[in-house]
Amino acid sequence: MVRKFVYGKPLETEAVLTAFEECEEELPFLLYEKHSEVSPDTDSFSLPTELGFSEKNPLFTYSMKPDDIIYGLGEAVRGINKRGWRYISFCADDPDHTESKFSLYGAHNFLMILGEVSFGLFFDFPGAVLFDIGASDYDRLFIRPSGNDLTVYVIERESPLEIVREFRNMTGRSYLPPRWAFGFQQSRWGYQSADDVRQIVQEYRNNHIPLDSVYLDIDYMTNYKDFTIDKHKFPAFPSFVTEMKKDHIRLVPIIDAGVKIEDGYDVYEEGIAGNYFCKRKDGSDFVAGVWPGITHFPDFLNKDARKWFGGLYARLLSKGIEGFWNDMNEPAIFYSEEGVKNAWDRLSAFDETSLDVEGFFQLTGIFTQLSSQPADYARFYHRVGRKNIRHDKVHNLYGYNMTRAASEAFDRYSPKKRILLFSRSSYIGMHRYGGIWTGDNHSWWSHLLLNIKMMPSLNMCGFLYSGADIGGFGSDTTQDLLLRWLAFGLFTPLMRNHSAIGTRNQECFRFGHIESFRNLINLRYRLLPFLYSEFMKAALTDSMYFRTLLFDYPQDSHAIHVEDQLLLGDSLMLAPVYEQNAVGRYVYLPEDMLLLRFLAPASSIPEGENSLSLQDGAVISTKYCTAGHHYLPVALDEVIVFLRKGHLLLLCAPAEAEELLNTEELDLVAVLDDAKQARGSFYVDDGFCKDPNLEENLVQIQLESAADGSVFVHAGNTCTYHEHVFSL
Ligand code: MIG
Repeated sequence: MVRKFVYGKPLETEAVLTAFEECEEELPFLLYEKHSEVSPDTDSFSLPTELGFSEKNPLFTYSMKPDDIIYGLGEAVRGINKRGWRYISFCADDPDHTESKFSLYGAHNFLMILGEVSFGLFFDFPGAVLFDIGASDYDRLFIRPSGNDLTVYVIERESPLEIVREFRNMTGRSYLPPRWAFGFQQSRWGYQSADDVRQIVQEYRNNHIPLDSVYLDIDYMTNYKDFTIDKHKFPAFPSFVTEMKKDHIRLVPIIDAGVKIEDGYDVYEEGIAGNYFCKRKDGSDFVAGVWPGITHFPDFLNKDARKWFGGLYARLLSKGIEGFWNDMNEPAIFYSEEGVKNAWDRLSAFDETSLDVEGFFQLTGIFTQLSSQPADYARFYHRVGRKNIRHDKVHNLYGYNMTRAASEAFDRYSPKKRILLFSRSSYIGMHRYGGIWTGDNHSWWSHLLLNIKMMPSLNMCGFLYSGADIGGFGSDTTQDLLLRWLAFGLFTPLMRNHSAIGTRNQECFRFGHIESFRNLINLRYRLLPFLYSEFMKAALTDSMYFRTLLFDYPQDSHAIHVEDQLLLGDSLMLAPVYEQNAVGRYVYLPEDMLLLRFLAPASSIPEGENSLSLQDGAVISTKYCTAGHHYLPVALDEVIVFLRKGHLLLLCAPAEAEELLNTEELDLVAVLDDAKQARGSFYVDDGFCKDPNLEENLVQIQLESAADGSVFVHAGNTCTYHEHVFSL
């Protein structure tokens, strides 16, 4: 059951597509106070008034039971269970994702309270929202929107997964990427020219490490002007795109939110002529300093501006481009003209003769606090229908609507073929239009763990096509960190190695032990048809690709607290290694499972394990593992996964690009259940079609063993299966 509560006159965010009747009665368990007399959430933490919060805002309070687990909030710091910290939905360009932070790039106001009483909550509100989840008081959940007009949805269903599915159903089907976007992707801020890109591709090909795409960061443009291509660095761009495609490589250019102010630049001039930019109160176009220098921000909340900006992507589509990433769309602001002027004013008012320590800190703060300032977000306006709306009131909808602009244009310019698209900033609803990557992480072990923990939270909120910068964006990576990160990243739908200019080069061929890297990326390609199938099933049934154990083993009092193992699709459980110099890890098995160890080439089968030969001659190691706790060694170049009882896994032979995979001949590894059966389904389509039909594209596979022990495979398609059947 979904109950909808409307407070004041909320702005339509279009996050929810289903029309629900408004509920009149009070919320029985969620206390609503229009203005709260006491503000318990501000006792220990100060209220971030700079973001528009005040004690006049409504306050929602829920008393958590001692054992309640709180899931949700999508892209956020800390654990999967969000209890014990305070989070603020206010899309932020913050490259330091430490535990002390409150906000990252997305605003995903969906929570699940899981315990004796379980329900989902969605706070549909386009401005800042504060979630104090047991931070001020471990037993209380406080939610405070920074305004009075909002819609709250309460979702009650029979299980955690059903709550998610109900939420996903009401917010619409998740974005579907093309199948090639499940290949391995290489990126770096700093590839300067076509020759740089050629060299990267060449190294991957020479080393026989599979690769499907290379990203173009801001340097491909002329002076960072959106939809331009620097002719000197990238001469004859369309034929370069073709040349790359012949080598099975797709180029993925970045698009930034800000449009450079420059006479003669057609995008700028069209924007001015069409009145498509965000305005100041006095009606002039707002100016912000970002990469291109001074820019205007397209008014993505305005549908005409959206249509115009989206149409610009067609310029690159017509040059053969099939994928994009939208950046800086919180929007990030390095400085505003007003901000800089204020800083100078403050500086000149400064009396240096009487500088004391306090004054010193004020002085140094003047110029370090210019970027992405709340004051700047209050300086510009959007035109929505007939209303002017101040940006900070709808801040969290900006990146969402930039990505929506692109996606809606793709429906016009590429009606038959899916285009890869993902964004940095997002709000719920944007998951229909594109994926997200998790922004500027660091080459830290803790950020590998954060990547693991964020994935199921993002899936709850509909963001299925996502991943982190593998190896870490900021700071210098190391070989061991990159290997371990790839070993997890090879399961994430978006598998992209990306790093910042000035950091250590981290392409896979830069390190020794090339064969270890090749082996890990080969494994991604072995799994690719299967992972794509699990992804598509999750997307088309509003389900989750990554889940915590809690979803499938809710009665297991240990499993429900596990945060460093994930279920993937129907069949697999992952237990990634995420600690420096760890030679293995503890794993909790809620039931008997089959361990599959993908060994480094030429390594021998560990004692007590058995070898299994795949169709292409590769050998993997297997072991029956009984329910309970285990310590398992996992070498730096190995990957372990667990196959669940009654389920199956499909593997193909690796190839150097997605389109070269032979998906007609598959290894089928199955574990029979107690009834000596295993079943699964395999989703197959052309990898492009925009409106795929789940039923038509789903192949049912069933294994049954006869009395004499022989096993029959019934599959609804013509693939050749090499079966390897286990019974526990
Ligand atoms: O201010 O385009 O998150 O992936 O490489 C930095 C340069 C701007 C931030 C993105 C990052 C990208 C970088 N961008």
